[in-house]
Amino acid sequence: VTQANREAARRSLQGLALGDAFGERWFPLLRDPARALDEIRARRTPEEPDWRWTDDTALALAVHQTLSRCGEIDQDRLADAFARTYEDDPARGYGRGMRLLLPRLLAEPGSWRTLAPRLFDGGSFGNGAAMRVAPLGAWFSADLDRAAAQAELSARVTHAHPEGVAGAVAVAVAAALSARHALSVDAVADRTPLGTVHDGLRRAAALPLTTPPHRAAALLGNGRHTRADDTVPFAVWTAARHPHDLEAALWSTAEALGDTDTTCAITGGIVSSATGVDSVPPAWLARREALPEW
Ligand code: 8NA
Ligand code: MG
Ligand code: MG
Ligand code: MG
Repeated sequence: VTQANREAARRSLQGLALGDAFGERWFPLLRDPARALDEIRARRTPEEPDWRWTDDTALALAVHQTLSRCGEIDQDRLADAFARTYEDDPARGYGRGMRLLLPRLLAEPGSWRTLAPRLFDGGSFGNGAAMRVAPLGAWFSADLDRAAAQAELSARVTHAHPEGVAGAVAVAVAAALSARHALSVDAVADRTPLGTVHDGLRRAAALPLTTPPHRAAALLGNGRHTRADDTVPFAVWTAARHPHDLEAALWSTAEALGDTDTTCAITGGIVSSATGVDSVPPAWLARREALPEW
């Protein structure tokens, strides 16, 4: 892994955190979806200060920290990093499965091997393994096979269901391709294991990039169910729609409403692998919560 790969991973983490915080700002407005949509279509930046990032960024920081320390995914170290991150601030909006699992990993990091497959019925297929993984894809962007394999290792610590894993593989490959300025939805689908995430990516690849985002989301999902397969195909599609324009990518992603912090974290992490975050409006950078030392 070269210095350029490490820098791509840092850009990705910044874009993921910005997307998470930007997307989270729409949640209070989603109670009145018509109004939220008006605001987003008018490209009116939410005025409130303190765009706080959430669990998406907290766990992405833990993935990045593990890569920085170990050079690759050591699953027990990652489990420990997740558990400590959760303990530091459990009120970041974690999913139900993570609230059950992460506190139990603190005493025994290796226990993810037996506990994660028992979450729900056959492991979690939530979008949580996908939402935190774009910086890992950028980190391994020199080798797409390695990016996919490392994403799978990182996912299995919490998301044992095959679709939870597939979502993470897809996002990591997308971020790796983006860092190489070669993002295409078909190329992501080609490297994603067969199943519902894969099928969604194939449907996404067939959609013209001129399709309005809300129409795309009606076909692909907008993350409303916080599943990998109703989140990842749409978020990869909007990234591919605006591969060199982070601001436009985030507006398009928010336009679908749904799980906006997570769809925007995924799209932001993918696109910023190539672009960085400097091109977005200065007010966005001023309002978002800064990342801790990393
Ligand atoms: P998770 O493992 O709890 O999965 C998310 C949800 O998916 C679960 O709570 C279940 O409802 C459902 N689910 C997952 N696997 C199964 C299964 N095998 N059978 C039935 N249902 C299942 O946590 P996660 O880390 O994957 O979740 C990430 C999401 O939670 C992100 O959106 C993140 O921002 C956060 N979050 C989202 C919302 C929201 O309303 N959009 C609210 C709070 C937290
Ligand atoms: Mg969140
Ligand atoms: Mg622009
Ligand atoms: Mg979310």
